[in-house]
Amino acid sequence: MLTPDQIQSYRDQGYLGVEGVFSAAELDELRQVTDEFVEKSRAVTTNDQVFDLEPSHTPETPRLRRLKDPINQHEIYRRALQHPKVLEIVSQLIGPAITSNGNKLNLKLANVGSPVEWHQDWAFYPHTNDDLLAVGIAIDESTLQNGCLMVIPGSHRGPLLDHHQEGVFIGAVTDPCFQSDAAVPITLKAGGISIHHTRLLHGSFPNRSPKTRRLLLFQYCTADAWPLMPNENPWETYVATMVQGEPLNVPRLAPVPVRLPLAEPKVSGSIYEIQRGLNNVNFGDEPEKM
Ligand SMILES: O=C(O)CCC(=O)C(=O)O
Repeated sequence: MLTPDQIQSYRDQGYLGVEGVFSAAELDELRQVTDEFVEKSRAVTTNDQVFDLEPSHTPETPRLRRLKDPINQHEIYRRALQHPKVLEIVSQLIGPAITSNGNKLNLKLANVGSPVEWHQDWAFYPHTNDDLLAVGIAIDESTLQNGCLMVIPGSHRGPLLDHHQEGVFIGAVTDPCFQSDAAVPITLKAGGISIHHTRLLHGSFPNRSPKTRRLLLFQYCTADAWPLMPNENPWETYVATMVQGEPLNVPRLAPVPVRLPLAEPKVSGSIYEIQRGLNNVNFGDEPEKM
């Protein structure tokens, strides 16, 4: 349960870190099943619908960068999406009727974990209103050294920055005036969660430390937010992604800044793949050189 101060801080700053949400036993289960997927990735040589691999991945040294759609890969992840403590916190921030429009497990393996360039999730999936947020469950301790989430406080109340390069969506901020000087880390102990607003600027450094950082990310939306990019079967998709409460077919329209993620990226796949052709890289170096 969040305190009124935490809720106010989320409204003002656009993010929160909350410690002690997942128990040691729950973390053990998440680690065990995640280790099993890393083992399975040995048999995979190219990115597919489930596995996204570090460029240096080999069968002998498996380097899984992302497990895609984990809630549909294992019951333990689905249970985490519906964790009562997480849903209580999310309800306090975006209301009791909730859908989920995406989930992923980013593994920043010791010494090799890839960076994620500055972006706003909203650039990927604009909706009719912006009561959307992402929860990151720290499966490991998340520190500046092993590539914790970096955020720009208050940026969720600012503009939507351009995420296009040469007219094509590239999944990272390309605005030449963008400054990251005000960035702060969200550090967490294992079992804690980060929460960030869909319009908050965020990204993360590569992991140059000997400690792996695994972050299980769930995107939650208030149920009256409808995607502006059409799904193939809009109602079926919406109903299937309901996490809590009843479906409704009356979207709430808010005066939000929108730019569609079009023209479509040259490559399809995860954010790592989409950002690969980015010219203005920010997170290439370790944090000391920030
Ligand atoms: O794993 C991270 O550090 C960044 C996660 C993120 O922003 C994303 O995957 O969209």
